Amino acid sequence: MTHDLAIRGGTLATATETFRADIGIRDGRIVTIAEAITDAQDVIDATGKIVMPGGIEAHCHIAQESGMGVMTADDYESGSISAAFGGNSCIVPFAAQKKGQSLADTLATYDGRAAPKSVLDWSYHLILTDPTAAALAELPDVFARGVTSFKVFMTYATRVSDTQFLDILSVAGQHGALTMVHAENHDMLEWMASRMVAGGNIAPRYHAPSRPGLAEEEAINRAIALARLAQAPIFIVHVSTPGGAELVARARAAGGQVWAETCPQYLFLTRDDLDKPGMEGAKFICSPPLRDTATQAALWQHVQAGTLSLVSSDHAPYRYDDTGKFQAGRDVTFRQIANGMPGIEMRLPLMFSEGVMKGRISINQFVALSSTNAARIYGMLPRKGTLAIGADADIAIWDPTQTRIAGAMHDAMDYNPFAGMTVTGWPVTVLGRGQRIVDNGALCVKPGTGRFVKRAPIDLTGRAGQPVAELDRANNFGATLS
Ligand code: DUC
Ligand code: ZN
Ligand code: ZN
Repeated sequence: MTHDLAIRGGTLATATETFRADIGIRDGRIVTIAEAITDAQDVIDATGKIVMPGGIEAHCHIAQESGMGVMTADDYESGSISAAFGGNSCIVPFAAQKKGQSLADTLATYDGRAAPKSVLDWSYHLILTDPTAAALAELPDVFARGVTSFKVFMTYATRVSDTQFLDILSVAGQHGALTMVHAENHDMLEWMASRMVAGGNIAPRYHAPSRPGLAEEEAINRAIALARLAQAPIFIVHVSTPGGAELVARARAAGGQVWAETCPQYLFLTRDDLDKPGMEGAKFICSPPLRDTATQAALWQHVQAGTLSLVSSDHAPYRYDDTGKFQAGRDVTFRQIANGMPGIEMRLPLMFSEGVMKGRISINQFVALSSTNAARIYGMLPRKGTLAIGADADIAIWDPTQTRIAGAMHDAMDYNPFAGMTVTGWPVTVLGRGQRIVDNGALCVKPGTGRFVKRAPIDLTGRAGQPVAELDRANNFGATLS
C-alpha cells in the first residue's frame, strides 16, 4: 500500500497522548499511523517537530457586517490564509442574518463569500437576529444542511428577548443543535454607557468600565437558566469574568449541558491597553471588554480545570482607519468605535508559548483547547480535530524551538494587538485534507481550495442536563406543554 504523503520522524500529540510515530496519508485522509512509513510518494521530515491536529478556529468574524453595519477587513481569502499561517486547518465563522432576511438567503450569501475564496475547510454558525416564526420554521432545513449551531445576542440592537431566546433554544434543542450566546445585560450596559458619556468620559478607555463584569455575570446566569428551562444545550462565547466562568463551572458540575470559551485577549491583555494616548486605545475596544490581571489568572485556572472548553480568537477585524474603527469619524465617543480586534493568526502561537512552553497546560490540553474540543462540540469528530485512521489529514506541524516577536500578520489588518510579544513555538506546515496549505512561510494553494464541512449535532453523551421540577408531570399536575 503506497501513501501519497508521509510525515516522518515527528512527535505526535493528540488531546490525550503524545507519542513518536509516522503518519501516512492517502486521498486526503490519514490511513496509517506507524513506527516507520517508507512507501510514500512525498515525504515531510518532521524530525524535532510536534505533529498535531490542525487548529479549528470556531469563533471568528469573516466577510461579516457587524451590528453597526461595518464590514470586516478580512474576507474569506485573507481570513482563511491568516488562520492557516496561525496553525489552523478549519474555520467556523458566522453567517449573520439581517432583519427580514430568510435563513436560506443568509446562508446563500455567505456561500457566495466563502466558496470561491477560502483556502481552508469551513462551516458557519448562523447568527439569528430576526427569529420570526418563518425563520424558526426554516431551522430544520438549516440543520439538514449541516449548520448545527446558532448564535444569539443578549445585547445590541440585534438582541433577542428572553421569550425569543427560549423559542430558539427550544427549537434548536429539539434538533440537537447548539445555541451560542453573547451574554451581557443590555440595559446594564446602556445605563452605564449613557452615564459615562453624560459625565464627559468619552475616550476609548471608558469602554471598559462602561461594560461592567456584573453585566456579563447576570446575563450568563440568565442564559444558563433559560437553557435549562428549554432543556437545550448552550455555549457561552467569550467569557471574560471569573464570576461568569464560575457560573459555567457550577452548571457543568451539576450535569448542565453548558459549554464555554474564553479568548486570548482576556488572557494576555488588560484594560490598561485601552488607556493609550489619543485614540490608540480604539485598537483594544472589543466586547466584552478587556479586564485586569486578576481576571487573567482566574480565567487561566478555568482553562486548566476544563471549565472553558475552547480558547477562540473572536477575530473581529476592523482596521484602525475610517473603513473600520472610525467608520463614524474620529471625533466620536467610545460608543461609536467599531467593536472587535484581530487575532486569528496569534491565537495558537500565544497559547502554545504562554500555555505549553510556560507549563500552564500540557501539549494535550493545548490540542484539546485548540482543535479537538471544537470538533466535538460543533459536530466534526472524528473527521476533524484528531489524528486517527480515517480522519481528514488536517494537520499542523509545529517547531517548538522557533522564537518570534509578533508583528504584521497575513490578515488584512493594519495593526496587531499582540505586536511586540515574544512567542516561542510556531506552526511551520499546515495541511488541509493532506494538501500543504502553508509550508515554511509560503502559501501553497489558491483561493477556493477549502470545502464546506457539513456538521453533525452536538454530542451530549455524559451530560444528562439539569432537571426542572415544573417540567415533570409528577410536579405540574400532569400538564401538557406544547
Ligand atoms: N461579539 C463578538 O462575538 N465579536 C465581536 C463583537 C462582539 O460583541
Ligand atoms: Zn459577542
Ligand atoms: Zn465574536
